Amino acid sequence: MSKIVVFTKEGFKGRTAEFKNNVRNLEEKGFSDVISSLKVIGAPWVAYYDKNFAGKQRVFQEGEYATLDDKGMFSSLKIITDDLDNPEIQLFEDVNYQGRSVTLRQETCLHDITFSDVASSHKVKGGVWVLYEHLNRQGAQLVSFPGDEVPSYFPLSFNDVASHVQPLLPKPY
Ligand SMILES: [Ca+2]
Repeated sequence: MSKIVVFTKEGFKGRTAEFKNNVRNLEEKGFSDVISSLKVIGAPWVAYYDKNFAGKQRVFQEGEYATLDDKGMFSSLKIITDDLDNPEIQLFEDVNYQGRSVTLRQETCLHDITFSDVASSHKVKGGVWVLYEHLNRQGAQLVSFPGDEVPSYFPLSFNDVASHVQPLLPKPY
């Protein structure tokens, strides 16, 4: 059974609640802008700064997170139930799927293919992908789902910053 358990204080302390389905507005649950630690059991989740799965975002795969870089920032939660098999993303140098492009099917350091800090749009053919601002899965994240087409990173404050991309992998069982 997949779920996320959230806490209002670091170290799994304070008020707590567990969710098994998407939470479009954490305010309605009394947990907006207060989550300070969390545990994920089973499927991965995405936490968003704004309600309705908008704003800055961060993926949490199965595990325990006693402290959060984004403590007190999250306002909605989405469980990832998408098919993670056959991941494929196409990145483009310019907005509206223009310019140089690369098609990726596995985790890639964009420095290695001279595509770091240039991507401005993308199309996800399969899987769920996380784009990272910095190498080694660091910095801001942009999460994208199967079939997503993002014509411009400008509204997401993510233009020309992606340095690393990672498809979420199915659990090996
Ligand atoms: Ca660009």
